[in-house]
Amino acid sequence: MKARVFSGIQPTGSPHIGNYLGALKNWARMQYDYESIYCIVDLHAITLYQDPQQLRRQIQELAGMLLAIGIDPAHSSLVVQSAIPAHAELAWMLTCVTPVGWLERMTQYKAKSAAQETIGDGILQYPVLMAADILLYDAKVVPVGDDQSQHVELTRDIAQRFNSLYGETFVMPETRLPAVGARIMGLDEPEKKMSKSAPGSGHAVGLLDSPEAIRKKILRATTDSHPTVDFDRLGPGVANLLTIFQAFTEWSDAQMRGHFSGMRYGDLKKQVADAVIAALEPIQQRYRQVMDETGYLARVLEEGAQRIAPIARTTVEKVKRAMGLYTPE
Ligand code: ATP
Ligand code: LTN
Repeated sequence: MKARVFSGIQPTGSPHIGNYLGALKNWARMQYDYESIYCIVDLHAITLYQDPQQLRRQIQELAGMLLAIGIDPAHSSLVVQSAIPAHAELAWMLTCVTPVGWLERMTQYKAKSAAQETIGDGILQYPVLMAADILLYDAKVVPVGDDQSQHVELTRDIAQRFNSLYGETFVMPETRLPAVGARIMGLDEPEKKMSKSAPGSGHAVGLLDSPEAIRKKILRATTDSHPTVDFDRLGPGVANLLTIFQAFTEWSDAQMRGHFSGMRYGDLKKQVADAVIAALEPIQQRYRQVMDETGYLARVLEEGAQRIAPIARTTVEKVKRAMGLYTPE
């Protein structure tokens, strides 16, 4: 039997090349070797306020994008988190075995709560819901970007604590990062990770950006005061551009050095822009096809949910029995 993979992405806006290189590219690649479940995590999205109409639209568009980047419904189950009540149900049970101190230590919690006037409880609970997502399906491998490693570690801690309190119940999941591109930085601020919800039109390259927009953003990317690429003294902006190029083209380190050493930043940027535009073109074309096919998305999401809901149900029943909760005969 194939091991299972689970991962999620929030429908908080148009996905960008950071999402693609950090996570989605691995999703598409791994679906042939693993039993794969990929989830649009709308319950995570609402930990920060989302306009309801916009959220509904973003869920559809993200589903279309996941198909466009190569998720194949014949090999993967594509689902929306809130369609399967077991996610929220297991999250509560895991909340009860999770010390608050563990959650307060999470980097993402600290960053998100610092930006809010009042901190919703959902922001604190966010990683527990993520742990529920993963543990519901006994997922062995979790392909994510580097910013989510800490949450997968926490998932292991929660699973271990549960197992030691109530007996062996959960499988220990492992993080899978890409070799190159686990953390793509903002083009305008190469000290900060590229993010869907960051403001600024020069920050992220969206997967649906036009070739002109991509070129403009990359040509304006922040670099440093050196004129040319020096691999022994890479500033964060230049390092980020090189990473983006290497992750899209899959060139070796030796090829990268041979080609880019001593190149002027202006030429580097042009070549990065060309590589990104060429890689996104087929994705954008597939996206338009998928979105034009009436009823297709709804069918894929419905079939995905039907396929995996019984697995989730079985886990919740197992957890209820382990904890002594009421289970009718
Ligand atoms: P938001 O800004 O709403 O928090 P986000 O852009 O961080 O969104 P998520 O939906 O939280 O995106 O993440 C989806 C996947 O993309 C996760 O696996 C995450 O680790 C990965 N990811 C997000 N940003 C980057 C990045 N800059 N570089 C590499 N991977 C990333
Ligand atoms: N927190 C993740 C999204 C996410 C996830 C998951 C990823 C929710 N549940 C389960 C992997 C496994 C993020 O990218 N912000």
